[in-house]
Amino acid sequence: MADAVKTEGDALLRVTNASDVGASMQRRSFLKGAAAAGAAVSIAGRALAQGEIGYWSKDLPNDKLVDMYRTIVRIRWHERTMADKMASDPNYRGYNHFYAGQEAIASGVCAALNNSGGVMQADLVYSTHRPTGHAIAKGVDMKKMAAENEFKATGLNGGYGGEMHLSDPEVGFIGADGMIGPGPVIATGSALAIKARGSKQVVVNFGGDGTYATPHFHGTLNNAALLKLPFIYVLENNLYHQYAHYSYSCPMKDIAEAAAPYGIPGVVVDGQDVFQVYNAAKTAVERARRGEGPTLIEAKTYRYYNHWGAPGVKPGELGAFGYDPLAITSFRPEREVRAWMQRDPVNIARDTLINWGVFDRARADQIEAAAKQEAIEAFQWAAAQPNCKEDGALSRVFASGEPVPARQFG
Ligand SMILES: Cc1ncc(C[n+]2csc(CCOP(=O)(O)OP(=O)(O)O)c2C)c(N)n1
Repeated sequence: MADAVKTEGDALLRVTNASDVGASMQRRSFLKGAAAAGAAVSIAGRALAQGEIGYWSKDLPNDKLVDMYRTIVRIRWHERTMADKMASDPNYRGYNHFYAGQEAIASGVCAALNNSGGVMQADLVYSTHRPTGHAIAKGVDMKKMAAENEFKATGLNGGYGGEMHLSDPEVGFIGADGMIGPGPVIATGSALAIKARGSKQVVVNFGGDGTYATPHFHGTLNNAALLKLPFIYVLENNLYHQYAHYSYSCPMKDIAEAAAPYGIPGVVVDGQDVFQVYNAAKTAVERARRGEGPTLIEAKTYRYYNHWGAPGVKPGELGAFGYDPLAITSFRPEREVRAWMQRDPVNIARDTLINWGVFDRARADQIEAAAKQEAIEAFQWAAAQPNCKEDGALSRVFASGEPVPARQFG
């Protein structure tokens, strides 16, 4: 059995049906082959056929479109600066998972959200162990975040959290989470509270392909569907969880298919194209605000650096390749990384906006140069900050005061 999937070019890929006997090995080599071929599997065509995608972003005012591009390049230069620092500065104290390659997802999703007003008004984002892109897109201050990542006293969370515990309730960034799986359970708890209060907020949970095989993923979708919660699961499928290809833990090619048993929309979107991501997110946000319940969005993407840290990083060069003497980068072919970099989210956003007549190349370059400068200054400022002290750390763990009983739901 085989399904035909139209690619962005003219080629037609034959996709082995997941239910075929003994198809597993074939499927794995197909998935790797497709990625190595430049990840040209078209997501746009399929999404357009569903009738909703492709409607919103082209109608946005120019400044909103330029803002999306600005967010992408701010994240990109934050990640590049941080990776270069980790690779070359022995005094750098951070321990980071880099988001480069995936910028269009955080940028597109957060552009569809309300990012101000604190926890009672802003839409809420629950993030992952790879949180910096989500944080920047949600509006977290880059300097304070850079300081937090180096455990500085003036950091976003007093230096006691570090990368995997970043949070800024003021902009609705409820935070990073180092655990793979439980995040969406907490996020749906927030969505239930929002529904009980009758507020119009929505909750977005970002998660990787590595979350698919956890019980939390399925329990969350079930409960969110059952209770029609204002909840959006944005699954960033960058093909690998840590060093293992997702076909080792998921029997489907599209993880979005997991939405079907719960009777909710499962949308596959090109995670390299911020405007497609925005369209899918906006559609899901509108649905959630109307009280119609959750959506699962699977954004196909790729990360340019190693799972964490700087193996394979050459300062000044984007991406991690096989330069690492320990060869930690060897879990994926270098040509696969380079093929995905041909569909770079920065280039796609810039070329689309030039094509739409929103700005010209000179303006795009100016915006990118300012983003690079902002990132350099953020890390310089962070490096000069005092380290946090051990005393006082527990004051950040427990809340004070009395719990307020919530109104009964339903
Ligand atoms: C409960 C739990 N088990 C294992 C780990 C170790 N771990 C850290 S990241 C990761 C893989 C995450 O993969 P994915 O969700 O696809 O995100 P990606 O790193 O690709 O962005 C694992 C297994 C963890 N953090 N939490």
